[in-house]
Amino acid sequence: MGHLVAGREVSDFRSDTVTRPSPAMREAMARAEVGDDVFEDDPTVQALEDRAARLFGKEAGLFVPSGTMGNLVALMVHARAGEEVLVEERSHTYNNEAGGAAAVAHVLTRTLPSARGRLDPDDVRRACRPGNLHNPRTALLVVENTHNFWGGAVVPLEAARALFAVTREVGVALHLDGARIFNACAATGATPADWGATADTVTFCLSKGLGAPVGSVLLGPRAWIARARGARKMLGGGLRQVGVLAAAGLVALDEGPPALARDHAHARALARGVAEVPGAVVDVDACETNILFVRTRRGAASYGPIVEGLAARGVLAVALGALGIRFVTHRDVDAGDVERALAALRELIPAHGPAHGEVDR
Ligand code: TLP
Repeated sequence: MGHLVAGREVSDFRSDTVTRPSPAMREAMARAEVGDDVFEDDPTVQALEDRAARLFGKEAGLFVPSGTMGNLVALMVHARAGEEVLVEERSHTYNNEAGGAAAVAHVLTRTLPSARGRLDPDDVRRACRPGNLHNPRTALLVVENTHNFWGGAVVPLEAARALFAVTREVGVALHLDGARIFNACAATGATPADWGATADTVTFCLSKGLGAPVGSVLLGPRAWIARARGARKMLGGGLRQVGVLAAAGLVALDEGPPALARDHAHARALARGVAEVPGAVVDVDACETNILFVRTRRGAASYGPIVEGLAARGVLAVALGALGIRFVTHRDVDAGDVERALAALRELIPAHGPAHGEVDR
């Protein structure tokens, strides 16, 4: 149960990025055959890129140090300066990538609302514009799946296909921010290739639920990936003996996917338990994967103190404004950690809220 943070044993629900490399990963890292990946002769990173590309039915892959860099490279290669990129309003690309779309890719982002991460194809069709003397051309749509700030919601395969049909029809590219696409696989039974067929290009993360210490893979057509390699270099993401990291990524592709159903069951158990705490607000049915937002009748002002109280009881989670307190399950939390979190929340959630108070959504 738990792991050590700053020398203290804690139940760490802050993110699925916090997982520690497994013994098999450390072993593979120690033994990794390496080269210099900027010279394109690191056999282990090539093995990872090839395997990931085959898995998703894409021509080529590119190892990138983070999901953020994968998405930024995708913006840079799909869109020219001044062109428009459509993003979902709660998307990670729009909200949590430090403004790189504007500051580095020089694109104009336009947000669209959605039903729990599921964009309406008609909204997308209406938003896409060919560009003229006055209007920017719409170059790209980014779809996030699973959707982080919609509580790990899965964008169903049919919905993803419908969006891709629209973007192809209007000549706009579609990039899938599949940071947690393996969670979508575990939740639906769809394969990586099924999701790969709903986008021109894909980023997926090795360092989230799959458990690797570092890394994401960007996938797409071979000529597009060659351009992405140049953009990655420009961002300082051309790494050298990176086979040491790719080796852990290969193990993550073996060990990670089968373990995700367990993470989802833990999130569900947490959701069910919290639903019984007086004053708590959770949507149990909306908990489809490994992310749960806990809100309270008291609202956002209570979240900071609850998070502090949790930390004092050895439970780490993150308050994300009106969205609530985010709990993310992963391979380094087990049923005992879920119990510990529940016990702490029972103590900390104020039982009463405003009689007819607003519940933050
Ligand atoms: N998400 C992190 C934080 O930045 C919020 C987390 O703890 O969930 N796409 C999605 C959908 C993500 O959730 C994240 C990371 C990224 C991209 C970026 O990945 P990294 O952290 O590798 O740059």
